[in-house]
Amino acid sequence: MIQIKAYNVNKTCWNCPAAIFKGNVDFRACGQSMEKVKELKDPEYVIMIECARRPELGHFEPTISFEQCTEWEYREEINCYLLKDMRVMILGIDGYLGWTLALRLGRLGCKISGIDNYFRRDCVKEKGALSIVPIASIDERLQTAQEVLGIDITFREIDILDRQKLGEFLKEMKPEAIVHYAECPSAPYSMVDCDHAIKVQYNNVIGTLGLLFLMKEMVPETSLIKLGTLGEFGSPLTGRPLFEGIFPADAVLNYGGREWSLGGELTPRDPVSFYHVSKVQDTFNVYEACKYWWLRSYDVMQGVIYGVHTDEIAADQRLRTRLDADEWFGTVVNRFVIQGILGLPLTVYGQGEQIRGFIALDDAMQCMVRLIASPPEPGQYDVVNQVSGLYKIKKLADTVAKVGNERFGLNVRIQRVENPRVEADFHPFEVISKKLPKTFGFAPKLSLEEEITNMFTLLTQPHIKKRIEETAHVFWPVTRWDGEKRESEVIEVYAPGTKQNGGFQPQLDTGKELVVKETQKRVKQ
Ligand code: USQ
Repeated sequence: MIQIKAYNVNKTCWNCPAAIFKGNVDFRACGQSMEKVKELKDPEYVIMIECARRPELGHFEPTISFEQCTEWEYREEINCYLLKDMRVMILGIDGYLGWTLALRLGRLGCKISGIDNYFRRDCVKEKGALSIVPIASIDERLQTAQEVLGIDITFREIDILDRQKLGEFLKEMKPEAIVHYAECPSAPYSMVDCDHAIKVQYNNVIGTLGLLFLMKEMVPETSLIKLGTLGEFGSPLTGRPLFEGIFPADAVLNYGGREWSLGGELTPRDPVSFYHVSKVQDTFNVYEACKYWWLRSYDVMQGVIYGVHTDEIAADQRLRTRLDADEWFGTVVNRFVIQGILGLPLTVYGQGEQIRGFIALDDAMQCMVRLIASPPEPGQYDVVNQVSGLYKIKKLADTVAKVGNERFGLNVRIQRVENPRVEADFHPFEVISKKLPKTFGFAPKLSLEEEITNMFTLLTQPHIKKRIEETAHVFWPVTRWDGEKRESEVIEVYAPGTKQNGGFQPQLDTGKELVVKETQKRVKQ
């Protein structure tokens, strides 16, 4: 069998959060890259570091690779090096993704700490909804993680806006990576009214800004894995691809007979709700902090997540992560499966020709682990598009209905309802997502059908079905982007597989072959 080299084998102390920079150059303030400093070839300007984990080594140049370093261990299950007992802090650890990631990283031997103020539990409750999958209290979760998986998690109930408490916790834990999930993730919730829009933007934007200042003061070497969203880019009607946040080196702007390079500039953003606007503002704040203070960050432009399964959360029912189906916090695939179980026709908004990027829960966790294991360089702000497939909404509905009908004996139907959102019905959609597969070794493990099957299997259990019935009153869309206070009306109800698949076709460019579906022509990238 050919052993594929670990993708982070050549990273060095330069990327390691344990490297504390010493020596004559305070390059965090001077704005020079290591390459430039090296070019000076003046012994006075040699970059020296001290290892926080091995101070006995004294001062040395940051050239030891992860392969050579005794603190980085090869981990076969993810085929990469991982810092021994790496200290990872998860902000928003009680949420859908935060809890799932805590268990995944804990199982890999990371030392996990986390904060949460139950923002998500409270918002869902405010809307009269509940998590369809029953979830334990945080105390029970922590105790069960210890008992069943042997994972110790240090938890504090802290609001991300409380800088005093968060600062103290950072000082105590000294995280080597911070995963920032402590944001309100809902577009419809941000569109309810002025109070909700302000609540979402305040929590997300001010929370992140405060965090950046704290990181600068207390843990400048720590990498920040920040959750953005693919929705920051919108769906350009010109068909311009959704690049990974920054234009590639050979991108050119041609205007009025003149040409300029766009390489290295942030790509345009066209957010699709006040929630998505908060993510765009985060992007700029994180980008600036990396520029001014040499913080380091990966901004993860994640597609819509779906699913219920990872090995860790399935290990015990008290370890399950939440799953929402209500109009505000349920995402589309999760909602469709739950609607199907209830016997409600799946609510496709508008034409259903909208195309979005998607990724299963387990695959998203794999991406996050890989990003944490391969930290950015000092001052590096980088963006990855985190998706494993692009689908039209009506195709998703067909797939959910097919799995439900063929494998679970249901009679799932589909309904088109007036779109409560302002979004393009028909649009081209080409997403570039090369970095995760090529640079970080990500390979999706789950097909859409497989994870939908996992969902039906779990959610058709009688005690969960009962919860679905109890929550049904909050499934119908009532939050309209145009501000009108009325429910969306049904346009038509149809059987799965009876609608033609025309219009624009999604294109996902992972750096391999781009399949242009209409013609089945293969274009070499
Ligand atoms: N949609 C339906 N029927 C429904 C629910 C949604 O047709 O019952 C459609 C929407 O109109 C939209 C698409 O499905 O075109 C996705 O909607 P969604 O509610 O699943 O996801 P969205 O509002 O876009 O937000 C979710 C997460 C958010 C994340 C984002 C990634 O809540 O945190 O940032 O997905 S992305 O969509 O790529 O921006």
